[in-house]
Amino acid sequence: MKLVFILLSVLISLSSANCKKSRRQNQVPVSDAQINIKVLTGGLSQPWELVWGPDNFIWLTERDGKVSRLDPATGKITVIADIQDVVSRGEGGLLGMALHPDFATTPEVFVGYNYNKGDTYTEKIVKFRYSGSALVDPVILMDDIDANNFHNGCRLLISQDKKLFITTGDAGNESSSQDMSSVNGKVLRLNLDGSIPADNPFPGSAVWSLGHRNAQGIVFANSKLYSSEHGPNSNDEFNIIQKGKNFGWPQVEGFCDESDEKSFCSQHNVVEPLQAWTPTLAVCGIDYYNNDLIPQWKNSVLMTTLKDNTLYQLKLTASGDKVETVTEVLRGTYGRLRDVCVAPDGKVYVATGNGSDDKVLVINNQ
Ligand SMILES: [Ca+2]
Ligand SMILES: [Ca+2]
Ligand SMILES: [Ca+2]
Repeated sequence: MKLVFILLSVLISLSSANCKKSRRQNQVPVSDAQINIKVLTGGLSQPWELVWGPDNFIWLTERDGKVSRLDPATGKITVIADIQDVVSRGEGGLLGMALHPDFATTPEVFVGYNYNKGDTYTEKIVKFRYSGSALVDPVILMDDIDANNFHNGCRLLISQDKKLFITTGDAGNESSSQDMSSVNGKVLRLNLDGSIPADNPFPGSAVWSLGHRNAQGIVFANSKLYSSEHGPNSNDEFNIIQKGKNFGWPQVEGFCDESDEKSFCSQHNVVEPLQAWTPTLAVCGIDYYNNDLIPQWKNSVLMTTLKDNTLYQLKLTASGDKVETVTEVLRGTYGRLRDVCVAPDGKVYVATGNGSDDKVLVINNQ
């Protein structure tokens, strides 16, 4: 198949960035890295998760229920599943995905999605086996997570020690985030068979951390678990997730800086974000960059945003416990940006989330 690449070579320099900054929030500088952005493929419908696979293909979900493998060399897409009980409503549908770390011997694919359980819109976490051409043998690992038209969280990530991390949203019920009997508004941690790890912070509970609103970005790096989280009209957050800790929502937005927040924060030992954004950007998928291909981006988290239509570079300090600088990589041209995936060769793939003719972009160093 002949590919049509729409080329947009973007040579971004600091000098060009200095004009027309009035729209930009907080005068964020633009990356001086020499990069080139191309459309790898289009015609998608709300791609939600991009994962670099052990087969050197990009694995992706679309919200309407499709799971596909995307050839990064050609842009060719092969659908391997169209999950029949997925119900895409509002911002719900087929969302997060993670692959087993030992995929060659254990070809398991973990997904989270929304469906109708009777009359109740619900989220579940399901494990499939990849047959070599299709996803088969679904096993439900977790069910009865509240779902809604919005705030469904649902990034999935598997750690090197083979634990499955899942972000859940408050599903429009703010009080769930502080309610330890609810799995909503949390970061959850499961064994890969769906059982609850013995070393979870709250015995018998899948909860790893609480007080989240709607986290839609998660990545391990520097021995830390970084996460982006949507705020309400203010205070999008970038956090380091810590075992057993409270991240404040709904009593605390962003930093512990209002008087009523301060008392809640001290009572509940609330962890503040590394960075917060007001007005909100609608922060979404993140991945970690540490490759020589684009050396300026080493030790950075790349973060997509929906409302702000921008890919950000969050340069971390050497210890990784602070954000040193925030820099724009890509603004405006492609609309809402849903997820980002760094390949082992240092190229960066970005999925748009506009609703029609959505694209996967590839960013290279030339
Ligand atoms: Ca991803
Ligand atoms: Ca928070
Ligand atoms: Ca605050």
